Amino acid sequence: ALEPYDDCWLRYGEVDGASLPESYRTYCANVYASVGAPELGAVREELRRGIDGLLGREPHLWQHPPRSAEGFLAVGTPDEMEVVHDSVAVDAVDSLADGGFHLRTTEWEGCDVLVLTAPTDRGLVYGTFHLLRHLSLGRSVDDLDLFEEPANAERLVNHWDNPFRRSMERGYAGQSLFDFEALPNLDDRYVDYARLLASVGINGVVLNNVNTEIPDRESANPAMSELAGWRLLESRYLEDLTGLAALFRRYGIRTYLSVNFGAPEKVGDLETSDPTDERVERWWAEKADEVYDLIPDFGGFVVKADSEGQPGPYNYDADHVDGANVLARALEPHGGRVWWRAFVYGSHSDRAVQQYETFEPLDGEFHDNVTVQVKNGPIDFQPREPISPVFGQMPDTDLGLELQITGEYTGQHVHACYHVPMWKEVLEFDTDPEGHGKRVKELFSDPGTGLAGVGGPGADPNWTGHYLAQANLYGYGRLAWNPDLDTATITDEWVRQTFGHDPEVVETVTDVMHDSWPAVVDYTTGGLGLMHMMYNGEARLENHYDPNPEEWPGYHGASEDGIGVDRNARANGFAQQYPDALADRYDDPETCPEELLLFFHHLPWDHELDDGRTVVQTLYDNCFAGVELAETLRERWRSLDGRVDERRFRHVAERFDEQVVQAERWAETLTAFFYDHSGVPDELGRVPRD
Ligand code: GCW
Repeated sequence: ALEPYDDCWLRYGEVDGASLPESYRTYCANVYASVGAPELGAVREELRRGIDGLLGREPHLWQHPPRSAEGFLAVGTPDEMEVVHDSVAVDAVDSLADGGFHLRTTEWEGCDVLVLTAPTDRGLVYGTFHLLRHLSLGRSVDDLDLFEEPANAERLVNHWDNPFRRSMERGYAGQSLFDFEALPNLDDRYVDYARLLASVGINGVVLNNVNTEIPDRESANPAMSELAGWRLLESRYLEDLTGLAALFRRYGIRTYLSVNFGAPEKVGDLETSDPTDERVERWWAEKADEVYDLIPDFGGFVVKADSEGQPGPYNYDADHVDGANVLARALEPHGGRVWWRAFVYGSHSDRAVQQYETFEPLDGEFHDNVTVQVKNGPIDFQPREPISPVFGQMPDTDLGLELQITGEYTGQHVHACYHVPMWKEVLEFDTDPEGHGKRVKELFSDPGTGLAGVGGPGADPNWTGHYLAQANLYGYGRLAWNPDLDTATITDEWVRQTFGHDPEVVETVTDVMHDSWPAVVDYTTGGLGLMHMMYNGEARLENHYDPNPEEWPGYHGASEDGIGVDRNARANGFAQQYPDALADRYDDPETCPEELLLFFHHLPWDHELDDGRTVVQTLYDNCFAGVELAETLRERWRSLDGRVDERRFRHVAERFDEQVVQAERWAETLTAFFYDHSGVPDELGRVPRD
């Protein structure tokens, strides 16, 4: 039998009996919810489960207003339900963005009524989860009058699941959640996955890896192509996806696929995939028709083209605009979108410069239903990177911000690393301080723009490998919905729903979460903007976990005279890709933020920083500080023995034991490496001399 899997933050543990507000019972013991739309089935099930968990008793579900009750919860759109229509400002509700909802306590015909309403059924789903979160957090429902709507229209999770291998690229939680071979049969767990996503406001799920072909391996062994993700576009597999898509639809989530740019040749029988060829144009249009016949609310295609061995328009002397637009024209009649990834590199010795150089000149040329999906930094999900200069500089293009939920370079879910503080830095960043002044989070208000989180939940009973990594999925969804939320709020919500309200537990787990990213940054980078000192493995897909600073000298630029990479006016001009105010700030080592200093500058080992310490001494100090912080995290967690259930306590305690060992290894490797190149001993004698 399968091990039971975790409920994550949807535990609906009874709110501490004594403090359970009486009004919860008044309003929630009776539920009058409309029926009909598939989403309403999901709403009723969730209310039954959630209210049962919270109040210790299932609510009565009514098909008409329960006038004899003291109070009730009414759930429906204003058009469908008289009580809702009578109790709210209908115009205000109707003007909410798709997904938005309104919660209000009022009186109706002598009854206390809590109204949950929305302009769309999908909004009722989000509203349901919001209400249950509100109750789980013990917040008052008296005088509730709240309007919520998503700040970003698109809020996707991108799976990097390899359908026919059941594996996950950069997934650290076991096999893929999805058993594609077993489709159209659906595992019950898919429903619980959809619930988790909907509960934090996700509205799209990309089922498969952007690496839809298996570079090298497919060409060496054609049998491998049987296992390649591009096959999902074959009719036999598409048909199998309809049930899964319908399951997600109940939760307001649209299904997307990653597709291969060479599909006209691979899936079809054309001899070219040239985007300017009419037959190719027709092939994509027919494929799109087929997909929408099966999945009418299909979200669209995600494409990794001309990147890391995946084919693209360059194979046909065409460019990214030609490539994205041919797909966009095919999807347009159906309301679908192309998410075209900007993760391209290879034509420069320093990959940082390529993205902006490639995409910025194409601003304004993409079709209306193309979203250019850009990773937060110019390199690749490093523990810390500057913001990609693309953000804020392509005003006439719909952009998507790609964040990595999974911890590819941040300890791969052996180490605890909470990404929310990092994402907040990204979202709050002012992309043009002396110009338009827009922060990253303000760039996604148009339809078709939004966030794409590279997922990683898998079939492990706890979904994410490291139990605490659940918070990254939670936080990603919450920020995609509302990027103004601050880290402390998100953490507090997550901790209380996951571990309950014991103040000591809340405080300790919160501290652990908040210090986890700084610890990882310090021991894996030295904290001055270095990055990618990870081992890369034999095969492309291996590692990014162990320290190996010797492997790619280009990333850190260590030499006898100093360390860091000149990405500035003296060298490749990367800093100059930013608007002037930022370019000036980054270009001068005196004004460049210390945490990015060596990203932009190659500096002598004995270059002095603001506090008088040298670069090399600071690197030593930060590496060891990271280890100490990891030890502190472990101690804090250990203090929860007996306060958190044994299973979760042990699991996290063991991960911290391993994290401390690995942190020490990182610090030893990096500091020895800095010493080897600099010949400068550590003032505190912690780094062995030859
Ligand atoms: O950094 C690389 C990852 C690859 C990934 C690629 C990408 C899906 O190491 O595993 O491939 O980024 O984002 O396309």
